[in-house]
Order: sequence, then C-alpha cells, then structure tokens
Amino acid sequence: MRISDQGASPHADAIMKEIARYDLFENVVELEAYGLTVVPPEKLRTAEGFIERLRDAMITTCEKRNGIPIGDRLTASPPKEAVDPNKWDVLEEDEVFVEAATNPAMLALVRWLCGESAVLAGQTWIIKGREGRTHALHSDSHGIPPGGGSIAHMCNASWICTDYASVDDGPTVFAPGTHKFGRATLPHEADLAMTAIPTIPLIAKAGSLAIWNGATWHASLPRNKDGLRITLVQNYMRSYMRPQVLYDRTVSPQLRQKFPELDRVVGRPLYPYIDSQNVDGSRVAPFIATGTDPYA
Ligand SMILES: O=C(O)CCC(=O)C(=O)O
Ligand SMILES: [Fe+2]
Repeated sequence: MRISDQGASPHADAIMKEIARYDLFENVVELEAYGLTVVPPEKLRTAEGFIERLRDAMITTCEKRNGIPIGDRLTASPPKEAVDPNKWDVLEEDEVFVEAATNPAMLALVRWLCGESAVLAGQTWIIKGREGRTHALHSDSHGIPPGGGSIAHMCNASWICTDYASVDDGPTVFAPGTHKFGRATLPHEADLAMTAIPTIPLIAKAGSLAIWNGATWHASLPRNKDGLRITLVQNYMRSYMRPQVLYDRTVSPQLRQKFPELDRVVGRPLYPYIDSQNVDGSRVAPFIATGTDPYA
C-alpha cells in the first residue's frame, strides 16, 4: 500500500509525489538525519546551460550594482568590500534567478521542510575569492528561540555554481545533526577552530543544489586558490516568518503570469499579519491549515 495514494493527508501526499517524481527519498532522509543534503545536477533536470547563465548573471549583476569589473572568474580575487555590497534581492535582475527560485525538484525539498505554503524570502549571491568572507558556525533560523527544533522554520537552498572540490575552494561546512538542537550557536560553539562539534565540508560539483534546514549549524572556510567560488543563496520560509523582502508585494503581474510557480511561491498578502487591507482570501485557508498540518 502506498500511503500517499490514500488521500488522508493531502498536503503531505502532494509533496511525497514530487519527492518520488524526482527520486529524492535519500535526500529527504539526509535532511531528517543530518539537516542537510546535496542534490546532484542530474536530479535537478535544469535546462542546458542553466548553471553557467546563473553564474554569469551574478557576476554581471554584481559588476553593474557595485560599479566594478570582476574580470575572469578563474583568476579574479576581488576583496569582499568590492563584491559584498548590494548582493541581496536579485530576482528581477534576470529571469535565470526566477528559474533558480522555481526549480521543481528543489521546491519538492523546500516544501518537505517548510510546507506547501513556503514562501521565497530572500535571494543573494556569494562571490568569493582569496580575500572573501568567512563565517563562524551559525544557524540561519534567526528569530526562533531555543525549543523550536521539531520543524524547519526556514531553509536555505543554495545553487553551487562553481566546483567545490576540496576545502581549498572555501566551501560551506556543516555540523550534521545540529538542526535537532533547535537553537543557534553559543559563543563557545561558534569558532570552527575551537568547537567540539564535528563538521564536514560541502563537496559538490557545479550545478548541484545544497539545501539545509535553516537550523543546521554551518560556517564557511577561507578560499585558498585563485578564482572565485560563486553561489546563489535562497531562503525559503514558513509563512509566519518575517521574510527579507515582501515579494508578495513587489513581484510584477507580468512575471507572475509568465512563471506560475513563482506566483505560487511568492504568494499574495496574507491575512491578517502582513496586510489586513489587501488580503488574498485564497491564502487564508492554507495559512490556517498550517496550525494542524506541518506540510500545509
Ligand atoms: O557558504 C557560505 O559561505 C556560508 C553562507 C551562509 O552562511 C548562508 O548562506 O547562510
Ligand atoms: Fe548561514
């Protein structure tokens, strides 16, 4: 018997079918056990040239917004002060960012973690050379106090646009299983060199997607080689969270019409917490449904 065929749990069933369609069961188990998973390019079924277009769009947008030439990504090494400003909210810079935000296999895992009503909450680049930024161990689930560990409140779905072949690439590192702690790092836990928590570097080829429960502790290493590590970071949140951008208000009707899945994932103003004057009635019931169903 296949439980998702029985119709008793419509939200979980719909997600389960997508998980099956894209052969993501191992990824789901990794998300549960470790709080992170890496989906290889073959499972993501992206269009030919997608990851190159995404990579180039980040470079072009950064050059344009920050008024700098980045040059050859295989040799460039700009300081973080040059590439880190203005890195958020790239969705409407290029349609490749919409493709990245609406990849169906990725959304199956986003919805597994944050429910069918998950919303796109922020999108930003990482462009990192030898002088690039590093991070201490942290959780991305900001705003969730200790005790909130039994469900994912947000998740991070990051497109890997250059190979992460070894620690010298300056990759993200993860502390598997820490999503179960349900809290952020304390000061004595955050320093990678000092912490007693075991960590693993993210090793993945360009075109992969790394996705983690926002509560999973992670950090990043310095880059010890020429050229750039390039990543598109995407945050998805449950609808009660306070997203970084109110895409429900900003995304144009034209873009919504062209990309129906974007229309769904950015949503519309939500009664009563976001905009009580301009409510989308069709979103009220799904929002209330999350009170009894974590997959809603
Ligand atoms: O991969 C990295 O450099 C870490 C970035 C990070 O902390 C994040 O995307 O939340
Ligand atoms: Fe983070």
